[in-house]
Amino acid sequence: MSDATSPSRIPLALYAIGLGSNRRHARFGDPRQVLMAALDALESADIEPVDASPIIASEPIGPSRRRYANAVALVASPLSPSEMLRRLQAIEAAFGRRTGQRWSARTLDLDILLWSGGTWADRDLTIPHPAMASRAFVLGPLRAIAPDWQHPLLGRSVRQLAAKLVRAKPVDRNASAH
Ligand code: PH2
Ligand code: MG
Ligand code: MG
Repeated sequence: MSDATSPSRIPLALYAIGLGSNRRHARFGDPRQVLMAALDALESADIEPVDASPIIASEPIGPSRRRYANAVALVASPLSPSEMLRRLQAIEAAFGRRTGQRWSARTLDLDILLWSGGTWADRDLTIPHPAMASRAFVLGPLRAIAPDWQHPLLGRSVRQLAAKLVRAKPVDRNASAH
């Protein structure tokens, strides 16, 4: 039935998306509720949610003093990494995220952590997320839904990276974050 141009022939990629919030949203509520609304907002004609981790509360890494809600979602999509980044930025904007908020309290942060295509690097986007292997608030939720996913540069599974991080505590609070 399908030909080369039918959507069913577009190969789906799997993405692991990190979600973070440490600021209330006037309509959605506290950071945990912001993440629940964001998980809903991710679903669209060409982004299919596959799994979502529990939402955790985490101490802030970096100068912001508010606690975060964090989670990780797995989604399947025909979108390229650049298209996915634009889509995530549009969702962040719809949740009131202003640009130039690096390090500051934010209503919603959506980061591409891993992509089934492996690695990606251009001016706007690096996959895997450069800081993911040093962040417990990423590896904990990610391990809950994708423990066997191999980090394409480190050659270790998410489970191994999470175990390594626990052994390496205390975490380096000066590690770059974005
Ligand atoms: N995000 C940051 C910086 N620090 N700390 C926690 N606990 N959770 C985050 O999502 C987070 C952070 C920059 O994106
Ligand atoms: Mg971000
Ligand atoms: Mg981030």
